[in-house]
Amino acid sequence: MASFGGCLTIATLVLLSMVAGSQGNNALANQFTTWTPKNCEFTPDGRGVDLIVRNQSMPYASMTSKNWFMYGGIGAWIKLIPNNSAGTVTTFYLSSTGPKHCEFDFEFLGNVSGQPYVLHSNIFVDGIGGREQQIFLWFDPTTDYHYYNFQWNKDLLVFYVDNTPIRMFRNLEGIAPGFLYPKACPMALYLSVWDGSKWATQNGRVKIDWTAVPFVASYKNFRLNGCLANQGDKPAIAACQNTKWAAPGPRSQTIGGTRTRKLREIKNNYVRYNYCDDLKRWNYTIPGECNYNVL
Ligand SMILES: *[C@@H]1O[C@H](CO)[C@@H](O)[C@H](O)[C@H]1NC(C)=O
Ligand SMILES: *[C@@H]1O[C@H](CO)[C@@H](O)[C@H](O)[C@H]1NC(C)=O
Ligand SMILES: *[C@@H]1O[C@H](CO)[C@@H](O)[C@H](O)[C@H]1NC(C)=O
Ligand SMILES: CC(=O)N[C@H]1CO[C@H](CO)[C@@H](O)[C@@H]1O
Repeated sequence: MASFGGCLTIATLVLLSMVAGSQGNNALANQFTTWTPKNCEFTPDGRGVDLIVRNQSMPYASMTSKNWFMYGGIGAWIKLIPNNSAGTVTTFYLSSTGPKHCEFDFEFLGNVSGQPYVLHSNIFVDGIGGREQQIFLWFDPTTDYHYYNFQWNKDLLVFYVDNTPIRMFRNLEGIAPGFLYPKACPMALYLSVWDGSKWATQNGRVKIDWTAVPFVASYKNFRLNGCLANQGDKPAIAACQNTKWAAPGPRSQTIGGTRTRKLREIKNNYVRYNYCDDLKRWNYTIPGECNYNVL
């Protein structure tokens, strides 16, 4: 992780702070490319960032990590847009690029004041997604920070909220016919807030209210622990397949009893939509992987 050593002179720091518009510690800023610099405000302690949408002429905020990850644990503490967040979508996701891209998504669908946020997730492998799952959260995600993370190794991908697994995706290659697991697919981390009025809230019935600005989503205390490899870098990808990130140990290679019970609890109580249960969509032939994944 990049951070300033003691070697910078005061003059350099003053200059940097004028350029960056913040004081001192750019530890987090240095790890990201901001596509909307005015809408990405880093905190002076170097550990957090606020994505802020202020108006309709710049209706989104977004940034991408400079590092690309191939297996690992990637997470952050996030506090979502309070009050009227209808129509907004706040994201935290990993993605590669191109027609065969991979993607793991956390997308938070806003709502009118007092109505519950929905956590929408999806998984793309080899350019193919369609694995939407939506859950209600068991807390108000706008009053405090909560920890959202992906744990991804060669056998298992798990999405967690405050250490509770909300979805898992096992490597079913050789088990479910035609199944592909993301195993040679480095991804960058993206954060964004955007106007999803067309579909996000109450199926698109409620649009963004531009008098409710600013929309602020806060992220902090990132854990970006993974094997680094750039997209298409075959030797680096192969190297990652032989690290502790690929095989962190027996307890991480399967979900285990306790986590299975927690996941079942989520499935029984909090699911709003699960692609595996949408029989009509699949003309009553559900994707083969649904016979194996709990969620
Ligand atoms: C809209 O927001 C952007 C970025 O936050 C800002 O630079 C711009 O001045 C604002 N435009 C208006 C019309 O207020
Ligand atoms: C918003 O609130 C309504 C009413 O409680 C609820 O039906 C809906 O699922 C909530 N979430 C979204 C994203 O629409
Ligand atoms: C289901 O059937 C409809 C109508 O025949 C077709 O358009 C659609 O592509 C089918 N969907 C799937 C997932 O096979
Ligand atoms: C502008 C506005 O309505 N702000 C309110 C958002 O919600 C918090 C906590 O629920 C209130 O304290 C604010 O007044």
